[in-house]
Amino acid sequence: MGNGQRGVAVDLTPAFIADYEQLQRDFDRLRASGAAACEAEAERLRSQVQDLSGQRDRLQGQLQQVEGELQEARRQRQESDAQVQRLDLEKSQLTAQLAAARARSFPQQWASLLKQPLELSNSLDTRFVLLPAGQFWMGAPDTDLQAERDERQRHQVRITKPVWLAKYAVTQAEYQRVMGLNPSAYQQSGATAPVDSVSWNEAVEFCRKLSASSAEQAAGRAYRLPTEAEWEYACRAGTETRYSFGDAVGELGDYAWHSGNSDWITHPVGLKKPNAWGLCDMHGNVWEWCGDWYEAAYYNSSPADDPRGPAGGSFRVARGGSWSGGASRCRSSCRNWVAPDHRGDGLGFRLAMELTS
Ligand SMILES: [Ca+2]
Repeated sequence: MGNGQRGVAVDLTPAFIADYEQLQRDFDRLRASGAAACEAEAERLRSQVQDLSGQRDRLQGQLQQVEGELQEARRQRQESDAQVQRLDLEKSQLTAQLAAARARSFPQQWASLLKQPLELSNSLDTRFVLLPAGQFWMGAPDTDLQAERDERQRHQVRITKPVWLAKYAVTQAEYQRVMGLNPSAYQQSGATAPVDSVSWNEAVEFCRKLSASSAEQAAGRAYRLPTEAEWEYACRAGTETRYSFGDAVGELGDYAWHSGNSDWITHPVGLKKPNAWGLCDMHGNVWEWCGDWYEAAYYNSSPADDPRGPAGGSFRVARGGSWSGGASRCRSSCRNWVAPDHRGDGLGFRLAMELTS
């Protein structure tokens, strides 16, 4: 304290007391007016909140109404989509029926022209139908969403010469008679079930042996695997739809043994409906070897007349789907490729026959 500073002391003079009391009054007034302002603000906010919750209720009501309308519109759209699908299918069935009806008379016309019967049997009692010469669209149409890339290059093909094609795939009994053995995995399906587990090489050997038999030589008949083009031409029998009966997969069971109805086994040939040219089991039961090498892009360069496949390759073509495959594999245009020495238990073949005399 030696430097003259004084300690803080409260000077309770009357002036100070007056000032303090004034301050206290001001403070109380401010506090009161503040509370009033707060009250007013709270009131404003309360009414705003009320306003907003009123708005929210209105919007919620509107939203519910719109959602209801949307649901109804969706239901209507689904209904009309389903109707469009139904009509599309119906149209495909009628189109296929019309095409099949038109094509049904072709074999008869060619049989008359060639002075041949409509059906022939050989020394094995294998039945053949006459495939008329003709023109068709090979491959899948753009509307077939299940089509793979290798089927998509749809193009016109001419089969310039009539050929005989077996009504059924080669059976276990027929294979046994020619080759002296039955390689089938499904022998319990019986002698009239298609032979399975036969390689392309063995199928070709079967054709060679049968063609070389004295009975067939004497009758002037020679055998080979159909070309891929002949196979699809025969399968379609005039139709341009996914199956030879239209697009309705629900009807496939009337025509084919496939994974949906086969119980995972082959079935005797000819139990299902034939196509317009009298050919059975083209869809399903066993895949059928064709003569051609397989090439995915072959349709880009395929000749228009009697295509016979690329000059070489690693795989041979098989067609038609089988007991083990789904419905889409049974489509007329579906292509499969298999190594020529492979023996698949879903693989068999069907004979093409040419008259040599
Ligand atoms: Ca088949």
